[in-house]
Amino acid sequence: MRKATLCLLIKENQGDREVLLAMKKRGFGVGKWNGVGGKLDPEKGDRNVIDAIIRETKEEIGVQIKNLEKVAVLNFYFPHVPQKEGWNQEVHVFLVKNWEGEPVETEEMAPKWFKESEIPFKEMWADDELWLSHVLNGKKLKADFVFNKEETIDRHNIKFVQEI
Ligand code: 6U4
Repeated sequence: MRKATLCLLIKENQGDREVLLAMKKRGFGVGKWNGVGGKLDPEKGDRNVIDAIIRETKEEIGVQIKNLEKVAVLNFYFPHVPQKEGWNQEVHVFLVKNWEGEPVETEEMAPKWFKESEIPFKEMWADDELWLSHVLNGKKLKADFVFNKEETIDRHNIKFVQEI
């Protein structure tokens, strides 16, 4: 499975938590709000998922990550898509509370802050509603999601873990 990354910037405002999502403007997941991230790319110098998330966050929203916390590994399966198209992926998810620079729009993504209570789940990948609130509330997890061609979920499994 190809490895990919997802980064959620978190801002705490007097007890009110906000999360940065970005509208994907092209490629996989176009038209959906999502965290920032992308494929691990050795040709761009990525040795591991940490390199990849730091590079993607800089490329996609112009932000330099200062500190990150790994919170989830999500396996996504698309049995109706030929394996060689590379849709199946193992996504490593990070929360980031410390960064440099203001998020800016780029060719790939348009970022926006959302209050935790106003996350636009209907305009996101169907799995997000099943795991995102848990990780925002401090849980760590491993999960599998099997999608069908309508991009809804046929089966899933979530396992909470102490360390990831
Ligand atoms: P290109 O367009 O080749 O530069 P790249 O940015 O490297 O692509 P891309 O966009 O294919 O990679 O990466 C997919 C992104 O979508 C990763 O951040 C992981 C994320 N992602 C994939 N499936 C997801 C899903 N079901 N739910 C979710 N994020 C998903 O929340």
